[in-house]
Amino acid sequence: KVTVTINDKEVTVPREYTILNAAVEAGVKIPTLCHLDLHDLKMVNRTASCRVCMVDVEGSPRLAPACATPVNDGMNIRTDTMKAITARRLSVELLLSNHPTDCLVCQKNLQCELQALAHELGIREIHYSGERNSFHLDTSSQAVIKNQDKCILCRRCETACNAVQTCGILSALNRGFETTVGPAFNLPMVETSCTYCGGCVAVCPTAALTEVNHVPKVWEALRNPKKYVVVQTAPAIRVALGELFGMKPGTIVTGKLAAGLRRIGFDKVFDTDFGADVTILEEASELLHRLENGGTLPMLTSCCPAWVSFIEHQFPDLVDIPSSCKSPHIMVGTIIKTYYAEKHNINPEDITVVSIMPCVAKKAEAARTELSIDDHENVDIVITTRELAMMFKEAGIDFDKLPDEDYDHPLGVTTGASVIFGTTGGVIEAAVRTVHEWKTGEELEQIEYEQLRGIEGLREGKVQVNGMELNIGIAHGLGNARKLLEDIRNGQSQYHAIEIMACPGGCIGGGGQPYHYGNEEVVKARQKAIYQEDQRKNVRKSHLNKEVLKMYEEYFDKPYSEKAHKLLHTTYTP
Ligand code: HC1
Ligand code: SF4
Repeated sequence: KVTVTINDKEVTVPREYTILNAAVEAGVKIPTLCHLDLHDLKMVNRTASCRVCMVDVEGSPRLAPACATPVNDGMNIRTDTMKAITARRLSVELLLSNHPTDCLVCQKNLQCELQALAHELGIREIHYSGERNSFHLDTSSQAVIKNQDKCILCRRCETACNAVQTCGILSALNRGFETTVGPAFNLPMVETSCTYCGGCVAVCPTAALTEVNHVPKVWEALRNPKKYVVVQTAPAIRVALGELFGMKPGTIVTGKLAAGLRRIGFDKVFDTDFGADVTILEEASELLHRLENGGTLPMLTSCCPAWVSFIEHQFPDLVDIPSSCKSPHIMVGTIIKTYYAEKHNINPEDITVVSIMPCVAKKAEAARTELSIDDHENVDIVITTRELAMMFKEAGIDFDKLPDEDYDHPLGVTTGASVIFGTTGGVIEAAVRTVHEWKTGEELEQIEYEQLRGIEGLREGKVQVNGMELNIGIAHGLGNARKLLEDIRNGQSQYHAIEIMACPGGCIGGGGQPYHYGNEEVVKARQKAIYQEDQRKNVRKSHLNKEVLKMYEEYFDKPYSEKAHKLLHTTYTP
């Protein structure tokens, strides 16, 4: 341990701390732009490129970047000298001098870290006016917009894309004033092997990387009297949306969410969780089928579209191992346009299905033609948690004052097993609850599988099912997934089933969720809330969802039937 003094406050901290870490302990805020430290999720950006965190260290003639300077015993640090403040302002003013000033109409207005910092430093004038960069706006993809004019070269997106996701799409291009970040040869995103995981979007401090805004399309559908507009919400929305209305991370807003969606005009408010329960019935059947018939093992979960895109691009030789199940929200789209439409005598052509997702990749997934039925898309529009909050605000919804309402029948009837899909480990835990009861015919007493829970990027757990030991692997973050896939490729994998989610934390940490700007406590609070929501449910196993069972009886016959195969399963393209 070492003892340092920051602005007259003495703190004793571990030797490996930086000045920035020590300042947090001392209760002193040092602003940063490029820094990112999600320690448990292994997402750390220490480029020291923005020079915003400069501090005065006694005895040193030069200022030091707090994020990259280790503490020494006896160090006396000041963050508030004229020299440090002037340097900080200078760094921000230089960034602003090469930054568009369209804040009023920017997608990140009031959510931009550069804007917030300029405000905190009281910058009211931009000096150093001169030439500005002007790059091509990349709107080539269905999911991510890249506006390099707004890039401040913090390199956080590179860390997310390369160090965490190992996708290798984004890196520095050009030199000097022309320096920017983008794919090799600055190719349009659509021509790269981007998975649209949104990891870069989640950490970009400005609007250099944002999701494609599909809010206008939703309003258009809602205002079209000919359209029957149905909405579904992903499991992870209910534990994060409240943050955008000033609530604490981890506040559960399921009832208000349903009420708000009804207020803005959706004809039916359904739940992706219903699709998650269906997924479990299909996926558990598929796993048992593979186990009992010598099929390909391990079986990998297939709900995360960025992960699916990753395996298609990076491990084309392994595309026969993910489960063939469509993802839950695509299943719900299919069910609405087949079973539900037939039952209620609605022409599927007149239905618009909108998915509210914590995810950017779901936008690209919904556009995949192999998932459509009879040439029309299952899910017509996908918007993120952030986009939904914008809609509520635009509609003047006072979210906090909304009453708690229920989802609509039948596709709003769900179980605790489906809610936990929203966190890493949840899909496989939900599957095990069902596999266990199906195989033993006995009621599972301890349904919470602690060995499958946690926040570590790579985990494993063993579960006993009817005398058989199942080895389960869990990865979140595509870099962790890569390790498991390499083992499979080398014939070294010991697992029967593996759950993979692209985003750190799973969907709760998705690229479309409220920005957490490096605070991993936010992700942990959302995870805790997901497990609380499971505990609040009366029914906590997918195979006991009465409306799901009724649907099978009326329409699909049984899980893994021929009709289920035709409508609820898919194939992958190497
Ligand atoms: Fe997910 Fe899923 S859990 S993929 O993370 O399987 O996005 O929340 O909706 O489809 O159910 C996301 C979340 C989500 C699907 C489900
Ligand atoms: Fe990389 Fe994911 Fe961003 Fe694509 S969306 S550039 S894969 S971090």
